[in-house]
Amino acid sequence: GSSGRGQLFSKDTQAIFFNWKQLPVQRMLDFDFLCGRATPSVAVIVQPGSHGGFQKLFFGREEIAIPQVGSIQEATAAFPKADVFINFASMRSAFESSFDALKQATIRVVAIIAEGVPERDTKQLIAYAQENNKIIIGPATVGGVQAGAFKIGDAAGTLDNILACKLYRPGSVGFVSKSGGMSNEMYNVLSRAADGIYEGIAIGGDAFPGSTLSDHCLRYQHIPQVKMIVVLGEIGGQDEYSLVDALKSKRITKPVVAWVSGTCAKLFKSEVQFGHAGAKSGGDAESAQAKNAALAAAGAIVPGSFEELEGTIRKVYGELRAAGVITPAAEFAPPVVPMDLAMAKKTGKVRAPTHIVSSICDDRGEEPTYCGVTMSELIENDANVGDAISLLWFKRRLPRYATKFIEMCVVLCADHGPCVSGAHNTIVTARAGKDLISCLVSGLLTIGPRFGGAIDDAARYFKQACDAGQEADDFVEGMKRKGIRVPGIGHRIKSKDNRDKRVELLQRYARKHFPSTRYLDYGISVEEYTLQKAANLVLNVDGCIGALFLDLLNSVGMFSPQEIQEVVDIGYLNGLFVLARSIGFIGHALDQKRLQQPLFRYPWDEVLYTK
Ligand code: Q5B
Repeated sequence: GSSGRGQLFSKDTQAIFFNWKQLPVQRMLDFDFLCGRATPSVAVIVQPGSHGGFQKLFFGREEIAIPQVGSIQEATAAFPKADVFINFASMRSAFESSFDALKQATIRVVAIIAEGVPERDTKQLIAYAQENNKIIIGPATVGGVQAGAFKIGDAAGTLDNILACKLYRPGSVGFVSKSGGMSNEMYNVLSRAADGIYEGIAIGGDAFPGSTLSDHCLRYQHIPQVKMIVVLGEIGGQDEYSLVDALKSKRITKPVVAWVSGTCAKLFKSEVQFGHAGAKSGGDAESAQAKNAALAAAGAIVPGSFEELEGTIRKVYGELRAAGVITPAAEFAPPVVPMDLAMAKKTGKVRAPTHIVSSICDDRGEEPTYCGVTMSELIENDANVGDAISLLWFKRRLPRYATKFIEMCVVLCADHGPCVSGAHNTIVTARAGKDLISCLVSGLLTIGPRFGGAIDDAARYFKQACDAGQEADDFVEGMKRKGIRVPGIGHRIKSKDNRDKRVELLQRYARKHFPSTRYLDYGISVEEYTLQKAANLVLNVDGCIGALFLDLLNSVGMFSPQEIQEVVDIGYLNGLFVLARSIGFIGHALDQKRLQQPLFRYPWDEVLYTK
């Protein structure tokens, strides 16, 4: 709340910020920190349609969460002390939201930032505000600032400007202008030529501003800390004449330095429209010259030109100091607002360690790359899944015969019916009504040393034994002594007389295209030995892929022995089964849903109940 007649804001004023915009809110909070405010000046953010939550912002060095609500009513109910409404709505919705805010008993001041609000709408808002003793700043404005206390949105510009103009502590000047841009300029002038502003308001450039130059000057008359008033008017409109009347009738007695810009309009033959909607020369009385003359006649101090304005202010300020009316407060160094990390990095002020390292895919450029190869290049060259795997897993462009082999593995391992462990789990999960991803992962979680996940171990053991020149019988017996089943050997349904077609197809391809099948041959020699023990101890699909991948890595001439060992040690190859079988599991999950299968439950007679 404010204190004292005329005072709009104080160091405790809190606002409701309508229509979330990160930058202006952060600028308000940075200003708060500079001023040494105890509480952030934004109490709550209204984001129409949102359902609560908060926005993360910095209050000095600390990160804080400012609550967010979906409607103005929720905001005023939860934050009755927040009596300023800062409206960042677009011109289309500014009227509705501003009217809504004005109707709230707790709201005292409404600042409307949007440009282009229809004059008819603004007039309606003004009428309501006047009837209900409320104040509108804007539309088409940056708002205003009370030095050392409270700032609306982007008013006063950047942090550097705020520091340069010493807006973190109150001065003695009450300033009002139409233009926000000129306000920033004038805050600089006032910090040089005087002790800075106490308060500065940009009323906005519309022909019908919510509050006028004279409204604010009259307020300044009642604020004891304001010792002099500076007004920057502009061509067009009659507002300056209200100020003339106030001066003449002695309702304003404080020294007023005023300048109405647009004197150059006389140089043009026809009517001139300046940047602001209201800034156009109407009749003679609306000319800058006429208004400057009227203000001077009423007792305002009017310089001869805009260039003389700074000198005039300096003179008036000097006189007030000399007369003891103004005693400037002691200067102090405000706290340093920490620079945002992104900006500090950009300007080379800090360096920060990265959180993760990644070397396979870069999505920052115009198009993503897989290991340096652009998407366009992949598509132009008819890249297949094998190419994507070779780039993203092996970080190489493997030759065509190799990527074709990878694709064969994916196609051949995509599914092996509903009875295998993973498909069964997927089916049971689907029948329990779970979502696709749950069905998929419940199947994937069964892949391991017994089911589908024996490829890496098969490659490890075959490589070790083959590289060491160990005979197959010696190897198998050695594994038996260690109590380890040979990975890649054995199958539940495949056997010597019921060969696995997949194994045959992969072998046939490799023998035709691979320069060497040394490891496959070793796997077959192991199979020859294990088949002597039991008919189902065949080289299975995992063992076949494990052995053939070793052959592929050795054949392509793109991997050093250390790199091949790394592939085997890290365990790349079970990934092939996981990837492939995901296709099947997804198929099973969809199949169950399509068939509308009910919850699965085992019949009792399929379970042996035992003690
Ligand atoms: N024995 C696969 O066993 C299976 C032996 C062995 C030495 C072995 C078993 C095994 C290694 C892991 C492996 C991948 C569990 C299989 C796959 C994908 C699939 C699946 C599908 C698809 C089968 C009977 C006797 C016992 C055992 C001995 C068995 N395996 N000895 N080395 N490897 N293999 N997994 O039939 O003296 O009686 O005690 O662990 O490579 O998962 O289609 O179904 O695409 O989905 O349950 O193809 O071989 O045999 O456990 O009754 O053992 O043989 O020690 O000897 P079984 P068990 P003993 S491909």
